[in-house]
Amino acid sequence: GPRSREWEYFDGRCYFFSIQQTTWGKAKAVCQSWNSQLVVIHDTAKQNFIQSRTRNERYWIGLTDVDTEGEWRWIDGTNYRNSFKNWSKGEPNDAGQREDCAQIHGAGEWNDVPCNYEESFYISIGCSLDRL
Ligand code: 2F8
Ligand code: CA
Repeated sequence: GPRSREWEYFDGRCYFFSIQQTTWGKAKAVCQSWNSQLVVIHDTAKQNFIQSRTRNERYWIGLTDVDTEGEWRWIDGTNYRNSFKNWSKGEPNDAGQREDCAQIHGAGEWNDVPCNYEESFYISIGCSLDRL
């Protein structure tokens, strides 16, 4: 089977850092099939936990502006506009007018990339469960 890490608990939720490479949409679907979701990051504590586990890989997070360009939305419907953000300098930039899904770099900063992006970097799934 696929190589994987264990589920990890942090502040009321569980997290699984998949090393499967896939698109944002497929990652979202896998999370849903596990009754979970792509990670949503609303504060420094969560950000620090997530980035302490990303190593040098790149992970999708549950943030997209695919419905309306420039209107970023967390997949759980929680507030984006007035909440915590950790974009890299100059991001999100919608490079090539085709970057609608957010990922977190190994160093922890966020960047928008094409939702169907797949290459030799690990683009992985971070899921969180509502309950153990
Ligand atoms: O310079 C920032 C820029 O770097 C890359 O594009 C050259 C990223 N693209 C991918 O990772 C696919 C952009 O998203 C990023 O803004
Ligand atoms: Ca970008």
